[in-house]
Amino acid sequence: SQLESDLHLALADEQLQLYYQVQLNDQQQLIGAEALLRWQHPQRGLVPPGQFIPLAEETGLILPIGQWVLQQACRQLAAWQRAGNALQQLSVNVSARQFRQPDFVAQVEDALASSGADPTQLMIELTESMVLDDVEDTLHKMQALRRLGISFSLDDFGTGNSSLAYLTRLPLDELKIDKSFILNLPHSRNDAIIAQTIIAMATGLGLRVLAEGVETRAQRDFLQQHHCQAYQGFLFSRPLPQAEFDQLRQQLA
Ligand code: G
Ligand code: G
Ligand code: MN
Ligand code: NA
Repeated sequence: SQLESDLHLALADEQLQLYYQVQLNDQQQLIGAEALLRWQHPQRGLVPPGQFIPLAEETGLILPIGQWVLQQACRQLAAWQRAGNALQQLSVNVSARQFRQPDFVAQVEDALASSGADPTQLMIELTESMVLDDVEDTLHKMQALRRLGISFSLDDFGTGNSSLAYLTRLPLDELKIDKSFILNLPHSRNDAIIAQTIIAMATGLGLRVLAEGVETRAQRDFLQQHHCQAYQGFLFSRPLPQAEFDQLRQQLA
């Protein structure tokens, strides 16, 4: 397809960009950010990842793209650090196909070594379906990466085919409540129960719990009343290009 050949070009032509969305604690202090991929197409404009990541997965282009994302995220972490403006933590999404590569751990080590980024500032987001697909391989890779100082977040929690048993087997640091459970808070009684239960379970298991897709004050207040620890969403900021993200950080500081 046209989009596919354009995507080949995008990598070579530096049309891919990382945007950054702030993550805050319950005191409204900055605790980190999520890196989100954007494609600035010369004719089509900004193409959202929902439109090209599935295609990249099918064609295998997700492998070089995913590697670029890791490298770019690490370069940015190192740049902030050098500027005396270190970010506490940057979360990076990886696709299943990328994570299953036999050399995935080496790819991450490479991105860290070539940039000089501090591994403790890097967090990798995995999804339930990814980790469950091959728990032994997942465990092996997570343990190796954790020895380097990297942390892990379980993204889109509650939407997958969960087996709660694996939650205690994997070296996770954070659970992200999927935005579909946040959308109708506090009015939806069912979603309220689900959100409360996820918060209580995560806290009991010693995991940080982050609510994503927080768009309203009422959602934030409900989550805060139930002791959610971390927040991300349009209420605070959209994902921003780096320069705008840096400006927002100055305002928050
Ligand atoms: O930013 P946005 O909400 O449009 O992202 C849509 C989807 O694309 C989300 O599921 C998100 O996890 C995914 N996504 C965003 N950036 C990346 C990335 O760098 N790598 C991968 N594999 N997925 C990403
Ligand atoms: O799958 P993942 O959780 O990585 O995707 C995050 C997606 O959620 C990104 O595409 C990001 O742009 C989007 N997002 C971030 N904050 C909000 C929000 O407050 N509301 C909605 N609807 N989407 C959001
Ligand atoms: Mn994510
Ligand atoms: Na998510």
